[in-house]
Amino acid sequence: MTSTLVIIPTYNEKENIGTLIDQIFEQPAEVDVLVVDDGSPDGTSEIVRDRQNRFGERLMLKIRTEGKAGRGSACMYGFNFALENGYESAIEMDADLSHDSADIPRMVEKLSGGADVVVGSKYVKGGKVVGWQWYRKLLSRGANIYAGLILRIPINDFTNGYRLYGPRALKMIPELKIDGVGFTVIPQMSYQLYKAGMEFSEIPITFTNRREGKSNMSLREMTESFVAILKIRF
Ligand SMILES: Nc1nc2c(ncn2[C@@H]2O[C@H](COP(=O)(O)OP(=O)(O)OP(=O)(O)O)[C@@H](O)[C@H]2O)c(=O)[nH]1
Ligand SMILES: [Mg+2]
Repeated sequence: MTSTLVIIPTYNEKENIGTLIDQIFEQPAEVDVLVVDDGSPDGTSEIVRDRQNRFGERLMLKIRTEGKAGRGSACMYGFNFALENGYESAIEMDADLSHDSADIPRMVEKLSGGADVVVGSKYVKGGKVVGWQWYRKLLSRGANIYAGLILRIPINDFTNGYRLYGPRALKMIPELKIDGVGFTVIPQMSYQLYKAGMEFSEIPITFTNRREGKSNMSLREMTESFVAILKIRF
C-alpha cells in the first residue's frame, strides 16, 4: 500500500471525475484515491465504479449520504478514513479539474522538506487563476486578504481546497473543533493547525475555472464564510 491518500469530495461531477482519476494515476507520485460522493443524482459514482475496473484497489469510493451534506464534512470523512487505514498523509482536492494533478508530486516532495501542511496557492509568486472574470478574481482576492487580516497566519490562500496534510497534521485532524460542514472548514482547519504548531508551506498552483458541471458554491455560502472567518478568530 502507498502512504498518501487523495481525497476527492464530489457532488454532481460526472463530466469531470473520470478525467481527474485518469490524470491522478498518470502522475509519478504513488497515491491511492478515495472519492467521497454525496449520492450525486447525476451518476458520478457509476463513473468511479467503472474506473475501479481499471485501477482496482487503488481507487476507493464512499457513498456517504443520500443528499448533499457539505464539502468540508466529506473531506473530514476522508481524513478519518486515511487514518483508520494506515495512510501517512492525505491530499484534498476538488473534482472539477480546477486543481491540476501534476502538482501532486511537488506537494509530496515538500513533506520531506519538513512541512506539515502544504497549501496549493493561487496567491504566491508563480501562482495564477485561469478563466475567472474580473469580478470573481476581485471577490476571491478580497476574501483572502480579509481572511489574512483577521486570522493572521502566514499563508496567502485560505480558501483553496488543494492541500496536503503530512503525518503530524493528519493525526491532529480528528481533535480539531470543526463547526460547519461546507467551505468554511478549510480556513478553520488552517487556523487551528497553525495554532497547534504545524509548519505551513505554500506551493504556487494554477487554478483553472471549472468548464463542466455546476458550481456548488452559492452566494449564501459566500456570505456565511465571511462571518465564519470572524468566528474562527474570536
Ligand atoms: N461530497 C460533497 N462534495 C461537495 C459538496 N459540495 C461541493 N462538493 C465538491 O467540492 C468541490 C468544490 O466544489 P465547487 O462546486 O467546485 O466549488 P467552487 O470551486 O467554490 O465553485 P466553482 O468555482 O463554481 O467550481 C467539488 O469537487 C465539488 O463536487 C458536498 O456537499 N458534498
Ligand atoms: Mg470548483
